[in-house]
Amino acid sequence: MRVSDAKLAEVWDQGFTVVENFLDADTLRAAQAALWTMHPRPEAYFADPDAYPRYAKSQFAGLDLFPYPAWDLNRLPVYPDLVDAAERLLNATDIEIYKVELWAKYAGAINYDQAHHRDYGNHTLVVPRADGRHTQMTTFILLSDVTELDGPTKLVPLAETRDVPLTPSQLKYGALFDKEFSATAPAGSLMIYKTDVMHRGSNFAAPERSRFAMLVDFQERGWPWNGKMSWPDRAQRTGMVEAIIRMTPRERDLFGWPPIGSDYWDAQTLADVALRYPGIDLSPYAGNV
Ligand SMILES: O=C(O)CCC(=O)C(=O)O
Repeated sequence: MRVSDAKLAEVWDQGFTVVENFLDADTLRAAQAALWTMHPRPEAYFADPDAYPRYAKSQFAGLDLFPYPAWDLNRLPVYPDLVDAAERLLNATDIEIYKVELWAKYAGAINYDQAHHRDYGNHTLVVPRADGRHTQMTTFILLSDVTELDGPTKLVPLAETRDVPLTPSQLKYGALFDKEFSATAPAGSLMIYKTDVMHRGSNFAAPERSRFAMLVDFQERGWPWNGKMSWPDRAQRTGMVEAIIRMTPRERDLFGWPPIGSDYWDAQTLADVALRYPGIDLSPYAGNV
């Protein structure tokens, strides 16, 4: 679903928005099916939580970085309406994906409650600009229904935090809890927020609940003090070769792949990159070679 201008305006005005039923049904269903190649189905987990000690190690233990072993997950970060929303929010086409995480949480594995914080702390070396230049757009794509029982993200509208200095990026536990909004929404919904917004993870409010989400973050290219992940560092991970082969030139570009017309491309690189990515269509890059 195309994110409306009104929803994008909400991101600027209050710092966040929730777009219900953002993913089309087929993409959502395929991504949900692919989840179980990486994480136990909730029925399996809750039948024997001790069999899955991984999830008890920390709040972040169920988090995996891009790429994933399934194209049905790897294609979510480049979902056309997501890229369109990023271009329109950031008012730029020279943008990149700077972080992708897939996060599985299971009730009872650990307490997922957090204090309010702003995400810029590990998304930039400095702080967000108040005028919105080079804003970072952070998102959650919900892959399971999130009700009040399912540990929804809690966010505080910017109007409530205008007087809260950017540093420290985290507040004392309990602060602003009376001002927060719960990002509850059905599976397939999209939450967009900015890195200057106070928000927090919350704990499950009932047993045998679970929450699955993919977090995809975009920024305008060219400010090296902003960012989080290095895609070349992930290039040999399972799923990356297939993902690169299946992406369009525009989608690859979001991961820093040399664009059409780049002087990276010559007869040698076309031949050797084809060997590294068997079956890739490099013809769009061959234009001026
Ligand atoms: O999982 C969530 O809902 C939010 C988590 C979060 O804000 C964080 O870990 O920085």
